[in-house]
Amino acid sequence: MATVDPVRYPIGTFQAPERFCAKEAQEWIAAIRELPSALRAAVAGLNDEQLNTPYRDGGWTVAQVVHHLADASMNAFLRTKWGVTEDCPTVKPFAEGEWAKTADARSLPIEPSLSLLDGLHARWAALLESMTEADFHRMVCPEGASKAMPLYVLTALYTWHGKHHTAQITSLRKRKGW
Ligand code: NI
Repeated sequence: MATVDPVRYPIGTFQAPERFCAKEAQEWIAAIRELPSALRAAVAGLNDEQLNTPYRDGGWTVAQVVHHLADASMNAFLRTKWGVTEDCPTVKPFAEGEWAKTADARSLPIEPSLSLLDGLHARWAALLESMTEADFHRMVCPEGASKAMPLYVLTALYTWHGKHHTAQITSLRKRKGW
């Protein structure tokens, strides 16, 4: 197995589940519901200089990671919503590096993104909570991908994604002694 950079991947890379498991789905939903408060705890007490520190050499700053989570979760929510309301809709990827460079993701304080995540994850968790096993097997078709993705894999992916970026911040704090 190739080694991964533990600073960049503090919880490891995403491993897609091979099949749907209702118990696991409950854990994903709980994690998605809790992400906004986990992220708030991860950034609590950081000053502007700390927020503007890259979490790794050449990486995004802590503030950019927070704004990126808002960008990614918005996309994930829309993909989920499309997936439950249409048959195998094509879903568009987003150029996350470019999204992280626009003014709203570069120069705003983090509070607007934290507030957005509060509301968005409450909506998203409620949507996921309402989904049946059949709903979790509904597919979305990522543009340019060779195969469709079931919503349970998408949900697992974004559960990992929230923890992944939160851990980038908490591991930076640990390394820095903040
Ligand atoms: Ni990301």
